[in-house]
Amino acid sequence: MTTRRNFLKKTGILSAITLVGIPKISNAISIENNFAAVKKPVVLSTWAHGLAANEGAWKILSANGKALDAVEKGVMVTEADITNLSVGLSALPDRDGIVTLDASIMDEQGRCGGVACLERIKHPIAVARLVMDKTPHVLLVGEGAQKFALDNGFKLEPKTLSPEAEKNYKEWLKKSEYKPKINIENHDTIGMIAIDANGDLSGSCTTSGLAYKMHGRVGDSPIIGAGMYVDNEVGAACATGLGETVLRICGSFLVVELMRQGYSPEAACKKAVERLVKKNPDYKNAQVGFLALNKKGEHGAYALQKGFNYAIADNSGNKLIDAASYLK
Ligand code: SD4
Repeated sequence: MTTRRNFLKKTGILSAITLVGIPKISNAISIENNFAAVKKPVVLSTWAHGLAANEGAWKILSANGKALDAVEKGVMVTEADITNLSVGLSALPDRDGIVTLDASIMDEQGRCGGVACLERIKHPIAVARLVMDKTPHVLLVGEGAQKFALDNGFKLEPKTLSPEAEKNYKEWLKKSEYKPKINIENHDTIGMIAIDANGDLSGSCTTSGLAYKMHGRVGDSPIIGAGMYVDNEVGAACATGLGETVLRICGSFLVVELMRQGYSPEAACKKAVERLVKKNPDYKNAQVGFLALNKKGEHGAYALQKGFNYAIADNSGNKLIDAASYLK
């Protein structure tokens, strides 16, 4: 067998290296070239509300800021949008008429934080960030998460539903039927992933979860590896749609691991959707979309059903792209 050392010996390269030492200059050039090939900064986020969120993130990324700050501030735009029925406190409530929020964040060092079933706090993503920055934990839920937020200066917002959410909830109460609709008002989580000028990746995800869910239900969004995942050596991914189906396959982690195996971001998302189809016999009644970004700044997405779109912002602008889907 020709070992690398034998090969170098045979070709005389080894003695040349021994004589002149490791060729540092050409090595440095190739690293520099790889670095230059990375497309950055880039920020991606789910659905059309991602356009405004990307604007928020871009302010930070275009000023050489960190991806972590960009993905936090970016999705805060959506959380504060009082017309949004699926993110933040203006969103549709659970079956008991209570808005409960889920969020998660992860940075390039693999640090992460999340909150689940959080009530009456305007910016769950900022609380998730504080869980990451200030506690030895990854996930705080319910009353404990709210107490942590209040202890850290967050304000308790009123219990009342937004006028639009209240109208929808009253209508829903007439039948009280628990049937998540595909792609419409109860499937619009914002997930955001970004690579900064330094080449570092981060991700965030924030949602009110499924409309009219059971009180206490937690979806994929605050669960690291399900709703969002980042590995700075490989890439980042996030998910939107019926969280139960994503939880069953650790969806975002799976997408990142598939990119590690060499799949492009879109191919990785497609494979993950195919896995989800296999593991969820009732898949035709759900919608799921995955969004991915690799270390080179390449991106891709794939959904279960038609209708999933995402926003991408880079040096050339901010635009909406329709994702391909498993069901045509
Ligand atoms: C959940 N994945 O709680 C969230 C809902 C969602 O787009 O993504 N909507 O299951």
